[in-house]
Amino acid sequence: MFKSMFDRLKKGLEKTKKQLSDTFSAISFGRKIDESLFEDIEMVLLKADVGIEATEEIIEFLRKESKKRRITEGEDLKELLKEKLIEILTPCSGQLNLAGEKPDVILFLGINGSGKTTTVGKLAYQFKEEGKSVVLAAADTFRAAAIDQLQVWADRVGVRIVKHQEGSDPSAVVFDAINSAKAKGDDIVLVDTAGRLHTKENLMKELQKIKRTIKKFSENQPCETLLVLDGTIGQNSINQAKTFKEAIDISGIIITKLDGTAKGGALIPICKQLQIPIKYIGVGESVEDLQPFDPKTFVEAILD
Ligand SMILES: Nc1nc2c(ncn2[C@@H]2O[C@H](COP(=O)(O)OP(=O)(O)O)[C@@H](O)[C@H]2O)c(=O)[nH]1
Ligand SMILES: [Mg+2]
Repeated sequence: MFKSMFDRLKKGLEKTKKQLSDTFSAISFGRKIDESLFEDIEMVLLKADVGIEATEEIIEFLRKESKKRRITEGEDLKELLKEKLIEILTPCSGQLNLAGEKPDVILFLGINGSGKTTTVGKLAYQFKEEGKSVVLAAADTFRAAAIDQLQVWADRVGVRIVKHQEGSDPSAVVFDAINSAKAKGDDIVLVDTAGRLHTKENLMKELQKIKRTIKKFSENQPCETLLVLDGTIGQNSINQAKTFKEAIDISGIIITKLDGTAKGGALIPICKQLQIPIKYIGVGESVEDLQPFDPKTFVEAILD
């Protein structure tokens, strides 16, 4: 089981691995360590979207440690690089927190197209596999298609959905979903939200209202407020995340679509700058392609 999960992760992160690991091997093969090699490595890291600040920190580490440990072969820097990436990413990971209430409520935020609805579907599947009963709240009422899309997931996974009409108050949907879950003793409510309204201010106000609605049921809820970011835009997601972070407390990040990009290195600046734990990564379209973020396996996959 573990092996197949890791294989999926590796396959999903193939593009980043090509950019990072394969190029690294190619440029360092048969070379002695010198300044020109560090310059080449710098380029490799920047191209994988590791970002200027983190790249400088990494190069500095490689320079110092290779001297200290008397490493002279370029190829041997890869192990040092792995070590450093794991060190940087470890404080940025975190497990999903459940409060153990009936229901626990997880709120999903993020701009349109970031992967919220798909992620809600995948997580619903995983919870169900664990034997938990799940209710989906269709709180993206901005577009009818968004409600339909969540319905498709509910049918596919075999979980209940609470939905209202297009254009209705999202907080009312959430209120009904939690009430329904309470009445039936369900374990988890996953709240899908809109990523776009007429203005950004409207969207943030609406999300705050949804959060207040959830809080009325329990101070411990939502037990997670997860921001979903599109991995294919790399570091550009940082500013987007800051906008949400200013309006709402975010407890975790999910980075999707890493299978579609060579910019997987962006997890490093995302984690360093936002200081919010990354809880899951999406590496494909199927339900198993949402994996808990584990720095060590992630680094093993991109620097094989
Ligand atoms: N390849 C890939 N596609 C994904 C992943 N996550 C989401 N998507 C796709 O991204 C598109 C937008 O996702 P959606 O869940 O509708 O985003 P939302 O607008 O935030 O709800 C859909 O076509 C999804 O199938 C992923 O991890 N990998
Ligand atoms: Mg959606």
